[in-house]
Amino acid sequence: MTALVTGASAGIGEACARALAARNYSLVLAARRVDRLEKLAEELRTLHGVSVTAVALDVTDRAQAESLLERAGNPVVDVLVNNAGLARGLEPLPENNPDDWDEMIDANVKGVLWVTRPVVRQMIARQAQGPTPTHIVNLGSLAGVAAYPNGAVYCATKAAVKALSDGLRQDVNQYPIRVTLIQPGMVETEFSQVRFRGDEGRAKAVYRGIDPLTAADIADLVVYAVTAPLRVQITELTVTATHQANAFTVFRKP
Ligand code: 8X3
Repeated sequence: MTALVTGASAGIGEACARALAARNYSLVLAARRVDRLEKLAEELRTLHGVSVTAVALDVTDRAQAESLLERAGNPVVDVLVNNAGLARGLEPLPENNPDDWDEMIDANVKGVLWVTRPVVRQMIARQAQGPTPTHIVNLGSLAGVAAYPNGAVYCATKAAVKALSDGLRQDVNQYPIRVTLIQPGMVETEFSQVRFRGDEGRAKAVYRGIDPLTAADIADLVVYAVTAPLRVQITELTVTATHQANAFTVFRKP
């Protein structure tokens, strides 16, 4: 079995790569930071003896996404994990920098589409040989469940990921192609550092006084979904830290 993971150089993507390699999946790892990918690939080959291909990919670059399979040596992809994505800024919408809107919409919405298209078309083409189970896992967010103040555009992109997942699930329903949406709340990764453009203090404050989810917690859910019996389709999983009730209610230890 081969899994393709986007945004695999850090955070949830890297954790998915580690968890899937540990379960003997061959991997195609894609991200912009190819030097980090190469290091991870080498580590996973040595640890688990699996085949790992590292490919440069900026999901906002349509041509790069369209040529991804070819550049990875035309792998047959059984599992796609659409993880790449980001948030930029946390301020009222009228004060947003529209460049941040472009970046988030391009990566979180169009990026998922660019990457999914060739992979799902390959998955469908394989069905001509008889029913062939495959799986697409999209990383949404609690932000896609309900929009929170100062995050309108990020929340909108993740609501879009939910709609794309729900629509695609229906469009491939005649095939054994499962589509799973995972919607995490607060996970301590580079997420907030990216959102606040390297402001460590602001990033740390997001997780102050709670025991946030880890990237490995989310990777466990991905593994659970993709290894479930083939009759089982996890359509949607929303997961939060125990002290995060929803996007608005978080108990922080003083
Ligand atoms: C990240 C979760 O709630 O911080 O997608 O937006 S949240």
